[in-house]
Amino acid sequence: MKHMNKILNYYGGKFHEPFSGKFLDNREPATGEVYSLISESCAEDVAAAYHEAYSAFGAWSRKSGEEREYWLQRIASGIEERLEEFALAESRDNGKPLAVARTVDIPRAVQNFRFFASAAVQFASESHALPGHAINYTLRQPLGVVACISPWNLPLYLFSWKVAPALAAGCTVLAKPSEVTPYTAYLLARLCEEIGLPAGVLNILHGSGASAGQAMVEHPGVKAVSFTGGTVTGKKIAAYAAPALKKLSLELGGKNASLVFADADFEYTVKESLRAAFSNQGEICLCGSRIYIEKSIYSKFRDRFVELSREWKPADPLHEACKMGAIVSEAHLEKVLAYVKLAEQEGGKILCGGERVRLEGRCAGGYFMEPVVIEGLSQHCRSQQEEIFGPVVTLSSFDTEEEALTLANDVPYGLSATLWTNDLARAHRMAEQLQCGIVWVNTWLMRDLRTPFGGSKASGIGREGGWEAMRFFTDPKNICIKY
Ligand code: TXE
Repeated sequence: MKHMNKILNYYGGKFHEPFSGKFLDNREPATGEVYSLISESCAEDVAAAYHEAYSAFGAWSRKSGEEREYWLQRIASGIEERLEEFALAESRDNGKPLAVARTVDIPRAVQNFRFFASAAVQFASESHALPGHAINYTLRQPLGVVACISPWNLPLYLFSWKVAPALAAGCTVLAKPSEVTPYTAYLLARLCEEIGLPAGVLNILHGSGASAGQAMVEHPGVKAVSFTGGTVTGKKIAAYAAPALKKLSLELGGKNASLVFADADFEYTVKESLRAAFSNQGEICLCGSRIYIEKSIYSKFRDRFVELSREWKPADPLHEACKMGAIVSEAHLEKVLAYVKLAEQEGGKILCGGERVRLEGRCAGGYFMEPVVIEGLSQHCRSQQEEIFGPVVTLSSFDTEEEALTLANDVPYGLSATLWTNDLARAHRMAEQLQCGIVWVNTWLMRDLRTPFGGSKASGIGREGGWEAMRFFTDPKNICIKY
């Protein structure tokens, strides 16, 4: 244990041991083995990192857009040059297939830095003229030191989705990746040190949510918190941050509906619905975990869906052909499997999967399960209403468009929905009435970084992406000049 790689805190341009002297185990989900140690940070580490971030703020916020663009592009290029190292680390830390980390997670993290690098030079503010009388112009000024807290499912991808706009807007950052998947944020810190990013601009702390995360949220100097994670945690953060009048962006869970109409392209829709349900082991807040199918094609769709779900066999994430990797932790695997049992008790019929799978060799101790397809659940049971966040999907049928809409909206969450139909008027009609922040039509997870990203109801507050993120990390100041 003594010689194991230590994931240290990075602040003020240097690496530091945690004040507590304590470390958490970092396990590889595919093997169940501890392979590195994570600094368990507390309020003292946060205070030291804050001091560095605060000292760096003046110079960073006064840099031109071009200078900030330069640094963000350098970070992007650095990740790109080490793509394989980052992808391997992400797969090992999270359990996701290496091929997914290599083609999705890490390239998207690079794109995030590149996109917000150009946002740094293109961001502009408004003016409002009162012809003949006055002109108003608005300055958008960086908030100061901000906190970015991210989850374990898309580790570097979601970490960079927050850190990049914060830096582009001129803020300095205290960032914490999930203690379940800290490794790529640590590699990013090493990269920042190597390229000589000005000290204190980006500070990366590690440790548990209750200790490191909470201390970041509670630090009186932190002006805003950008958080992605579970709804329960989001509410806790809001309870601390709101009375302190901190700005908040909360991207929380989802229980997203896929609505399949009989006029959709059948084979394409089955395959894409499988991808929407089981990608990243179903551990994406946007996964389509409730599929509602028009009654006339229900049986045909169900049978084909179950048949093709067998292609999503769990395997060693490092194998090139692996589509279904390991579940992120043993605790999470148990949580997901407990939901499957619950669904059975609630009257659901398990059409496939539902047990822990033991692989052989290197992965004998890993956290694996087969994809689970359930039918026959009533709309209001817990397994249809609560986020499971694993490779578990429920199938139900509907008769009419109105019924489909009611079922889709009838959950506490409001993150995304997907419509599968070739009827254009219906797509527009329904998209307008779905209670969520994102609607896809005949596609899933298609990405345009300029669009607002986030949810309504229990799925969060605020939006990320494009100008929304740049606005979040800045404060508008209006100046009114009379002629
Ligand atoms: O996430 P947490 P958990 C959902 C999913 C999952 C559930 C719980 O349903 O089963 O949330 O997952 C930090 N103050 N999502 O418990 O705790 C924590 O250290 C400040 C959906 O793993 O929300 C980590 O960095 N920070 C989701 C981050 O919050 C705190 C992705 C997220 O962890 C904190 C992940 C505190 N008091 C899980 N407590 C999505 N929206 O995509 C924890 N943290």
